[in-house]
Amino acid sequence: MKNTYIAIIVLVVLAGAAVVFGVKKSAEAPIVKEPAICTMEAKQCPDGSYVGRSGPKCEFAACPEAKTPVSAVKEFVVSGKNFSFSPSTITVNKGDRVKIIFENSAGFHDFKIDEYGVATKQTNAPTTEVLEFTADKAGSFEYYCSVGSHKAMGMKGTLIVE
Ligand SMILES: [Cu+2]
Repeated sequence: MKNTYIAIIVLVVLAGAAVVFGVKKSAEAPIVKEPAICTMEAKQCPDGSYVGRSGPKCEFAACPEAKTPVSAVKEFVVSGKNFSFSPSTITVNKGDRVKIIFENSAGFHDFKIDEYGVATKQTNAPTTEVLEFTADKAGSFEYYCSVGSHKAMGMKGTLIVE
């Protein structure tokens, strides 16, 4: 008998919760109603400035474009041969524009970084291939030669984006 009471109480509580949440949910449904006058709210932009609302939809004005420091292109000459890259570590800062000048001095190779989706052509030495990309992801990324088993034989290195 006691169990029956408990079961009933649980059911009542659950039903109550369902009603409360159901009502809440419908109350949250978006009501598109455009105020005649925009409220004097302001929004802070990432750069610290404020923008207000305006226009028929009372939308916030666009934030001023973030001033990204104009960073010079960081150039690295990477030489490749059977079976290594030199240097085997390249360090840049996040956001840097990176230019890799891949000088293949011996053999048939390429230079590839999967995470950045960049790769040179596979070429027979002597050749020079240039890659350029923005290091917009921080972390350690492997660069390697994708020809045959060259990577396993040592044709790999690490791009560190700090
Ligand atoms: Cu190779």
